[in-house]
Amino acid sequence: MYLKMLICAPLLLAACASSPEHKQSEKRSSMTEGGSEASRDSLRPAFHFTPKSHWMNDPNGLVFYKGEYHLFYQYNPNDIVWGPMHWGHAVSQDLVHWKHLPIALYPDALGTIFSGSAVIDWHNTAGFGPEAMVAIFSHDKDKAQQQSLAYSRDQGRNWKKYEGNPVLKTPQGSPDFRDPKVFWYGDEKGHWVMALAVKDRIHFYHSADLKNWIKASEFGLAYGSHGGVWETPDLFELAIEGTSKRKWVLSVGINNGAPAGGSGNQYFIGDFDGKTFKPLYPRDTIVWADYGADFYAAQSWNDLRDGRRIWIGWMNNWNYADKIPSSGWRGAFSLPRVLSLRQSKHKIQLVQKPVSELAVLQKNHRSIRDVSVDEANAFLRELRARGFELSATVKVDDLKNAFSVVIHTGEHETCTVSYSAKKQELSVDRSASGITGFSPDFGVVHTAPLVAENGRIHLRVFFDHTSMEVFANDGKVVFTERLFPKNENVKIRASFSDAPVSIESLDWYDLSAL
Ligand code: DQQ
Repeated sequence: MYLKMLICAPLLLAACASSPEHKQSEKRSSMTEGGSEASRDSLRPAFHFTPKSHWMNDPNGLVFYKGEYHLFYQYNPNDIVWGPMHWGHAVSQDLVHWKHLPIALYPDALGTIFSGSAVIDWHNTAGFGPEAMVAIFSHDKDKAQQQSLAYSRDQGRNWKKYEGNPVLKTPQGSPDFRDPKVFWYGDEKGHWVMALAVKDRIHFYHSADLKNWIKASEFGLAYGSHGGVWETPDLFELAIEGTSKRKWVLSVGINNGAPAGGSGNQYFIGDFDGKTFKPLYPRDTIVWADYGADFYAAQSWNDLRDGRRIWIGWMNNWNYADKIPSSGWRGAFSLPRVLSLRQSKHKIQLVQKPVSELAVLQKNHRSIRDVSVDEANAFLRELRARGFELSATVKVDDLKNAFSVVIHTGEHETCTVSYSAKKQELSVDRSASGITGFSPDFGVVHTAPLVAENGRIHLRVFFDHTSMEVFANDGKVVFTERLFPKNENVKIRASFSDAPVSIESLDWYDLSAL
């Protein structure tokens, strides 16, 4: 696998160009569907977004416009490790099938193009033209950042940088001053809001025209986790399931200090009045959107028309991001997930569910009900696929109950998802899942608190060649993990470990490439 990477990378380097003059030729050659690539590249997840070639990190500029979900991303078109950042670009009509488009934003005299967001300027507040798509991003130069604008009048196909850039300059002494998330707050009389990561705080700005920004407030002093720098904020309002109440969620990438090590996403629930975020819970409350190692820089779409709030994250971790096995490309995004809030006894929690559009990939549905572990294993023995969805509801009404779902990633390779009723913990152990030696931080056990509901644990597992996402108890606890079977073409199967639990329901779908 490494040999393959070494051979492929220089060839791709030579074939690649990062200057705007190359845009036209790139446009013609890159208008293929991402899925067709998957069958030729066994490391590539089949139904997760990946770049056609080279390095990708954070999702950027997520916005929905005229039937298209736009997905921009941090992109280095010159290498398979992080480097001078551009904004790559893809669009989808269903969040499952993606079409690659030419690079949208190239570095310029003000620097390289770091993370940010995009809006549709419905009321032409910036004067770039009716319904202009406006990207608000960080220019990075000499390790300092300032905020700039670019706009497109043709659905994101061609971009112009604003000649008045930067629109928000670095205040003295703030080298970490980046990743603007911008959205419109309120009705027609409302204003633009920017959430910006500044060291280990979030600063909130407001603006009438996207060009002039006024600082309104700060959040973060002594709240949540401060194990590292705060990055890539997001801020949105969500309904509490089954009620007419709504609360705001402030999501923050943090690098380092996540529960699985390295980078991860924490979030805060509270109220936001357009200028100030007021958290609902005490300062020492720390909650994580994902307990796996590979969910970072999560961003949600602006301007969705159907009332959903959907986000995706970068399926990687800065602890080992540039070392994961690769064959000429590196970086993948999580499944798009619908977000909501759920009220349980003592707290309100963020809940994530894969978008229902993914059902289009399901084939070969098999199910059984009310079985023992032996019966479940007999059922699972025949089922193998490189991509699958497995759902299980397991009874754990006794504190002695514990069980594991073992994902066999090779003849002698496994990734194990375990629940202990006594510890009230769900864990994922990928230490024996295949290639793990590229980083000492990769092959460790990840753990999350999880309380059984009505004496049951429900798991929904999405496996896609080299990635696994576990949604527990209807999306209350999530693990996102990359893993790399030694035999790249192995068909994966699952089994239950020999535990005396009964399994109320078990469902399997093959998830096929597109
Ligand atoms: N990645 C970007 C930054 C951001 C970081 C640079 C998070 O804008 O803070 O590629 O992964």
